[in-house]
Amino acid sequence: MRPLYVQIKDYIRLNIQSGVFAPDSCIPSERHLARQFGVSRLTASKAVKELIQEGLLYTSVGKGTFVNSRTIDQELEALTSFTEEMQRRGQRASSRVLYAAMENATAEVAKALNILPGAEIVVLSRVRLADDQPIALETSSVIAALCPGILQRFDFSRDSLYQTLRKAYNIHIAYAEQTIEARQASQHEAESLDLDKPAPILHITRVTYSDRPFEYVRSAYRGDRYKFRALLRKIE
Ligand code: 16G
Repeated sequence: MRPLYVQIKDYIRLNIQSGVFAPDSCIPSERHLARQFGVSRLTASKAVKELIQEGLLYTSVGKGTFVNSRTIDQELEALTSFTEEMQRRGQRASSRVLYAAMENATAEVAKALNILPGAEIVVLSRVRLADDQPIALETSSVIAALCPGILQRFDFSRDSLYQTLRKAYNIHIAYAEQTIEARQASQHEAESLDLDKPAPILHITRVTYSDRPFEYVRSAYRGDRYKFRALLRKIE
C-alpha cells in the first residue's frame, strides 16, 4: 500500500491534470484534506509541501494554496526526451550504445531510486547524437523490475528509452529532479564525445519520476554544443 501522503499527492496531481483543480484556483485546505483522507494534518501538510517543492502548487500567505498553472506547463514542456528535443529542433537524433546490461544497484543508485542496494537495474550508456554530431554521453539506470526484458526486446541505438517505457511498460513520466554542474571532461567522456582535451562539459545528474523514481541518469553534455534554458518565476 502506498504511503498516505503519496496517495494525497496523487489525488491532487490527478485533479490538476484533469482540470478539476483549475489553474490558479485554491485547492482544498490541509484541514479538509486531512479529514477527507482520515489522516493527521501533518500528513496532509507533507503532501502539499512536496507539491509546492515540485512546482505544482504555490502558497499565498493568508489566502491558501493554489494550482501553479504556468510552472506546470513549463516544467512538463521542458521535460522531454533527447529524441523529442532533437525532433523539436528539426535535427535527427541517434545513439551509439556503449554499454547495455543488467547490474546490481550501488548504494548511490539505490538511494536515488528508493530501492534496496543490490536490486537489479538496467544500465544503458549511450552517446547521443544530433545530425550525427555527438552531443552527450548518458548513462541511465532504470529499475529492472519495472521493465522486464527491455534489453532483449529493444535496440537503443534506434529506440527512444522514454517512448519504450511509455508504450511497452506503461511508465509515464511525471517530473524529474536534476542538478547541472560544469567540469572538465574525463578521458572516457572526451573520447566518447570526440572532444579535444581539455574541454568543458555540463555534468547532469537526474532522477526521473512516474508515480515513483524509476530512472537515475548521469550525463555529460558538450559545453560547446548544448545550452540549457530555464524560465524563472519570481517567488511571491
Ligand atoms: C534526456 C534525459 C535523460 C533521458 C533521455 C531519454 C536530460 C538531461 N536527460 O536526454 O534522462 O534518459 O532524455 O531519451 O534531459 P530517449 O527517450 O531519446 O532515449
